[in-house]
Amino acid sequence: DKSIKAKLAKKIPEEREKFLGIKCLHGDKTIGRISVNSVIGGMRGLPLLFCETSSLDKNKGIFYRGMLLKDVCAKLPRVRKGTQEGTPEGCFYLLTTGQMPKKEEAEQVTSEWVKRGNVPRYCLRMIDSLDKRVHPMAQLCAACACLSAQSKFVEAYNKGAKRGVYWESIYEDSMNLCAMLPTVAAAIYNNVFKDGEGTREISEEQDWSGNYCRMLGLPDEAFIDLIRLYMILHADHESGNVSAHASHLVGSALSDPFLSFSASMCGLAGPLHGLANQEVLVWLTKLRKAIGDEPTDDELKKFIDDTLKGGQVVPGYGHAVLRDTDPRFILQNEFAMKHCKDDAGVKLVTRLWKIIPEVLKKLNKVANPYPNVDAHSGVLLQHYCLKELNYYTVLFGVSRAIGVLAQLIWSRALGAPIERPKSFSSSEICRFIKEA
Ligand code: NMX
Ligand code: MLT
Repeated sequence: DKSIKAKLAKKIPEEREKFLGIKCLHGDKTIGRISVNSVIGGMRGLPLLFCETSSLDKNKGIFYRGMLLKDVCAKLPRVRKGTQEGTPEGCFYLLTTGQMPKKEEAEQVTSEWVKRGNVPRYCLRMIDSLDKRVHPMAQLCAACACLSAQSKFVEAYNKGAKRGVYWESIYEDSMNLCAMLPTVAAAIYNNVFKDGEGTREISEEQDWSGNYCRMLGLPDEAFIDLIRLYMILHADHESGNVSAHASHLVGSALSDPFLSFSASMCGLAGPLHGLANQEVLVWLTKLRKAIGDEPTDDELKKFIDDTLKGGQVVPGYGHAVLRDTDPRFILQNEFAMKHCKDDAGVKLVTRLWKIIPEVLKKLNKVANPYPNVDAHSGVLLQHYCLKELNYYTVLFGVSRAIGVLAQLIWSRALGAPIERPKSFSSSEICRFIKEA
């Protein structure tokens, strides 16, 4: 049996033992220091959370299961003839099992997601009933919450399932949700932007990304390859970012994966998080309107200065953890250089990569003046004719499901308890300081 479930059934008992060992032998050791700044400063940098699937090194970049993201992209098996990128399905295999899949293992996830992909009618009817003015991200949150009625975990829990087997139904829900997301996300797109046209049928001939692109009405092979890459790059990013942490927090109350993922998407919808990819395109569009496609360096610097003087952040730049150019930006830029280096938007984004950091460094407060993942994705999507900016974060969300659901399976497998940190009022903090 090459399925992820069979692999997990073998691996989970060993990992549980390791986890228990750490808890029993080292549970009272300290690995960080809580300062007043940690309490009032968004817990920035505090070593507080557990995450098996991925990790960040502020200088070296992003690792999926200990492997540099660029190596992950290079090594994931290509499962369709002629495709240049690996599949997000293979990436899900890697994140959940900790092993790079063989071609047939990645293919098995693809066929399972094809089989599990039918979205129940009541959910599609709910999406169809929404007004076009409801932002696509709000629609995604609503649709995923509504799918909670499908939850195998809720069914098992209500039948009195023991804690030790929670992961099995969490796994089933996670696989089903991943499988259904392209149809849900494409239905939202077609309703908001295409008057409800477009297919909702999943084809057995296509992989997950191929089906998604076909349902979006954009079946071009080069675009499908971009989406494969996009889905891999945006999937996982430790457990402390807003979307991953939201899903972990909600899941820790034993809310099912559909509700946990819906909460995750509520967080991704914020402009300081996933919505930044939409904001970048809005900003670039204003820039091109104001100073044209080929502005001088001085014109660009002035436009950036004006943004800052207006009290706004430069979208797509900066990061809470990374301290250099985001590897996901670099990998997208490499794709762009291979496929569309003469695109005006791509050229502009590549030029800004040199100019914006110089301006941000002068502010003397921005911890990371370099581009993050969101600085690049929009111009690539524009190039391949996915033009509707306020849909961009939905793509990010479909991808993020892969990482946060892999994390959720492991949280339940290892019996992570309900999350409940202690909070303090400002007068209590002042009392601590006096007494220290
Ligand atoms: N433009 C202008 N100012 C910035 C920027 C930026 N791109 N990034 C950080 N700063 C400011 C920040 O507002 C803060 O100012 P103040 O002290 O006046 O409040 C100061 O620099 C220090 O902030 P940092 O410690 O560098 O950043 P922090 O960890 O608080 O926030 C981000 C990280 C990503 C929220 C922040 O860099 C930002 O707002 N970037 C623009 C929005 C964006 O691209 N978000 C997407 C992140 C990736 N994602 O997909 O989620
Ligand atoms: C992410 O991919 O989640 C973003 O880069 C934000 C973060 O890590 O805080």
